[in-house]
Amino acid sequence: SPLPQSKLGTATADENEAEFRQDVLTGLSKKQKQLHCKYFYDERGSQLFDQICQLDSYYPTRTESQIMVDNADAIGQRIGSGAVLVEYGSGSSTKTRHLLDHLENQIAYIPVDISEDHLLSTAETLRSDYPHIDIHPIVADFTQGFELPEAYRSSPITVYFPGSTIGNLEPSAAVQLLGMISRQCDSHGGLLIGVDLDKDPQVLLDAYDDELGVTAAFNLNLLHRINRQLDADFQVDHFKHVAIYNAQQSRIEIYIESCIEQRVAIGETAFVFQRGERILTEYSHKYDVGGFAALAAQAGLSVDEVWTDPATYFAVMHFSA
Ligand code: AVJ
Repeated sequence: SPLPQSKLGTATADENEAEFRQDVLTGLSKKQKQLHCKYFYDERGSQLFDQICQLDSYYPTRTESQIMVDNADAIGQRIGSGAVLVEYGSGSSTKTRHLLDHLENQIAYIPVDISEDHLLSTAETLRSDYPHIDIHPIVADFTQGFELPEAYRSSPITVYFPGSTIGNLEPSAAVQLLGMISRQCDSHGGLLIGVDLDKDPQVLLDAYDDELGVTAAFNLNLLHRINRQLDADFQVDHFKHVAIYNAQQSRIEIYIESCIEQRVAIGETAFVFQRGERILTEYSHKYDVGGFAALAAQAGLSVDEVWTDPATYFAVMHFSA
């Protein structure tokens, strides 16, 4: 008998919603209330994230893009010809275009993202812009692992993991994910990863708490999403976005703070928020090049080449398994 959909790697909408509900209820029941940052990216959240990437204060996107443009030939040579490119957290695949434009005999591009509609519409656009490349989107939470299509299992795999998304994970979880990547690209392929570097805390705070309030809207959209999808009654106006820099851990921490004491229902379950109580929604760890190379070494990856911008705000690093 055929396997249920979920066993084939495609969870149904109902299963996704049940998991979302369970994660939200579990996260808000903790002493330090928390919500997983992967839930930022519904259709509206993906749009807001694209707006963040265009903010003057959000330096990572344009800095990483410039590094890709300035070093396109060297990066292309590292990846080599005939490569299959697997992108973790591909979003709108904007930076990937710099690679697709520079790779020789590229056979396939496999964007992996949790935001299904956004992923599939991006894939359609890429198909018409790059008709010679096989575009094979996979809807998945890449931290949970996923299978590559049969056809590419013997090709050299380059995992592309831009945007410093790795920074969302605490270092121990980052090592685990890098280990999975190392097994996926094995000895013929490699990892090309974008890593945000530690810097003046004020530059970081400006990037994660912008004047226009786009990051605040992005963060608070999570409450709107919970209201919409999980029959909740968050009064979003009574919550605010907070970003702090934790110097001990070299990371930005993002919270949603309750402005008053209030009670919120999520379906049948009620939660009380004290005035000033915070929900942790995201970590964004910052590294230095040597520290990140040491972390990756714990996962069996060795650094081949590192490209940075003149201000050393950001690094693009190539590793081999
Ligand atoms: C997508 C995880 C790389 O940490 O900079 C941007 C997300 N959050 N502004 C980051 C984010 C708030 C972003 N990453």
